[in-house]
Amino acid sequence: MKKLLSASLMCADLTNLGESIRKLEAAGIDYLHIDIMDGSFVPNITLGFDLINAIKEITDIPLDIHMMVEKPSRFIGRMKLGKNDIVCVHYESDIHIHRTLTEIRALGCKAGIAINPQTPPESLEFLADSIDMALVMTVNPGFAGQKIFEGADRKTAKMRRLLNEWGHADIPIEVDGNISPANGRMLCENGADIFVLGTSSLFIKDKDMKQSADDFRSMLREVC
Ligand code: S6P
Ligand code: MG
Repeated sequence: MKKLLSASLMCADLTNLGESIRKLEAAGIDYLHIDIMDGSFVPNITLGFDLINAIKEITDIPLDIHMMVEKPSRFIGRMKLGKNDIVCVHYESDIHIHRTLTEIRALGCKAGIAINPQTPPESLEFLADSIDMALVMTVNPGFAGQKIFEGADRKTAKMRRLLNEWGHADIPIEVDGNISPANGRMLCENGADIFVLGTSSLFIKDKDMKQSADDFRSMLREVC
């Protein structure tokens, strides 16, 4: 499967987002990762729906929306999205998450499901027919700049094995949280496909974003 880069916008220069998006386009980034938080599912609040709709107006890079909110079905109608955009909701965020995934696909975009570090990959068995992406969180969601959890490599490998066993070798696995070049390499070797790049690899003071993206891609080409 093609390996893809998703830039975490909460780590960009938020005082100059339009310019950051131009730079990400020039760097050949595949997705813009947009973290939506509600201060309840996670102890933080970041980007929101008006911003998503505004970003949609200024770029053709597909959006990769990571909803860290309780009962996300309350909000999915608030976004104007296209067929290549992904709305990813947390397994832990609603007891009727299957219904929410169905609602997302009905909007005409792709549906993703995210699992927290402690949630077993087996939980997705009866959801796999309803998703276009599985997001294995490699930190506890809520903040940038954290350290990857012990076992993220084994968990990613298990997710890959299970998706293949369930007949879904085509579903990509995204990894999010402390995706440094070294952790990216380890997770690629264990079956990750989409890499969320934040403060650990892309938004680094005094380093050119295109150079960082190119370095990350050449590392991926070497290992996967
Ligand atoms: C965290 C959020 C992530 C972060 C990303 C930051 O809850 O879902 O998408 O923005 O992990 O990257 P880093 O390299 O600072 O961990
Ligand atoms: Mg995220």
